[in-house]
Amino acid sequence: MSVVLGDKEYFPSVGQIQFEGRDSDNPFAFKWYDAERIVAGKPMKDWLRFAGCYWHTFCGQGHDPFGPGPQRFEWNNPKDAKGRATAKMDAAFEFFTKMNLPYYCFHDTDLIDEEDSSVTEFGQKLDFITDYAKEKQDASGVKLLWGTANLFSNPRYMNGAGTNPHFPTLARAGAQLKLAIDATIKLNGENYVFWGGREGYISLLNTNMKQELDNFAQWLHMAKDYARKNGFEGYFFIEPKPMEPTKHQYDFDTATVSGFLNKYGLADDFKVNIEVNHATLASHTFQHELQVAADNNILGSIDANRGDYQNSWDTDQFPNNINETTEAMLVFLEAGGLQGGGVNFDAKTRRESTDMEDIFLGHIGGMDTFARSLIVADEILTKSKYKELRAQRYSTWEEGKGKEFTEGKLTLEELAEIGTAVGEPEQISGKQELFENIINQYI
Ligand code: XLS
Ligand code: NI
Ligand code: NI
Repeated sequence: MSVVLGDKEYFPSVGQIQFEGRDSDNPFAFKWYDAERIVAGKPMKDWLRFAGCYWHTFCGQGHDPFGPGPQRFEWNNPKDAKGRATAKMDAAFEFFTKMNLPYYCFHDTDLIDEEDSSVTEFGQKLDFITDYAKEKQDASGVKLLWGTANLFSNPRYMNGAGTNPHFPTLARAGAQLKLAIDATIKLNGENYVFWGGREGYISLLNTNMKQELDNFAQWLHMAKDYARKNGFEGYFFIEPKPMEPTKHQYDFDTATVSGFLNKYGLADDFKVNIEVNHATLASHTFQHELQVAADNNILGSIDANRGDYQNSWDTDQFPNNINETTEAMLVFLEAGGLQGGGVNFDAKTRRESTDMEDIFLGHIGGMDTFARSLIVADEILTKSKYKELRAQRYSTWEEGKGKEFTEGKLTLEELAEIGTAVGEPEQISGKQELFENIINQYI
């Protein structure tokens, strides 16, 4: 990939980031991410399919509930929306190509400021900026991993979009949804994401949950039918999150989403996009969410980041926890990777990280964390006794009556007879510490 610049260079102090290996002291080099290195039969870059995200990296300036963000971006200087949008896109593609990121992701409103545009005006703005994005994609080879609609920031969506209790508001959201799907298709987006946004409730007292969920399913069916009719062949991803901004988000976790997709006949077209920090907010591990998705054949994509052990909100920090990511990569590799998706950095530098180069450091760390964890997980799976030890715990299902049980060939009477004859079963250790030691040994 070669670096693609616009009229000006936004990050002149940083060149293209290369792999230099773990002995390098260069903070602007990969220590572990060696794109072409073969792991478990294919290049790392094809397993991980890294994506840069537009919202945290080029839009968010570090604002929090206590004040505006201190991060200053030159691409915000132009006075008009189109000027700002093209400047931002120049900066974004300079960054993607310097980082060797093969993909990117956006919300419609990240690409160009919505201001108080009508649907028609916003559609025209999107036409303008997606024309420019097409040029940038062609010049760089960077591809769109997924697009989505921001149906949660504008105050009109305060009561939700696809779950809004008021039909005209849902229809207004539908108009924006259609534009975002059009933009994704136009840019050859490989997938389309639905993150719940404000799809949930703040109080159950004023909420008809059944009506809202039935409507939501209807809305997803419409979106899918429209996209398919217009040639979209990728997957739709639902991104689970248990809370924030609503008290209860309907896409609580992967198990909830899986049940919802099955109930409403959406499971063939929809997979999940699992975000690390959303998993931990739901009191699950990242690994757990991936496993639930893999077991239900809906492991679509990953939003990479990490939370903070000392608080309980969505801090979206860059991933750096090798142990957590290695456990996740075990599931990832055993599942054969992702269906359609990639690893998108839904992560932001800290509010106080105000140097322009800091976003490079965040992504280098995140990419190295995933790369290293992928290598370690592959070694655990191929060189250690990990799989064998786990299989041993389940060996009694492999033959005899245990096997008959799994095949549905035993009645409860027969089971009880066996159970009576067995007497007090042998005590067998779960050996958790041994499993944990194996992980650390290979890190
Ligand atoms: C917010 C979500 C959001 C989605 C895209 O918590 O993670 O960023 O990834 O709408
Ligand atoms: Ni996300
Ligand atoms: Ni998040």
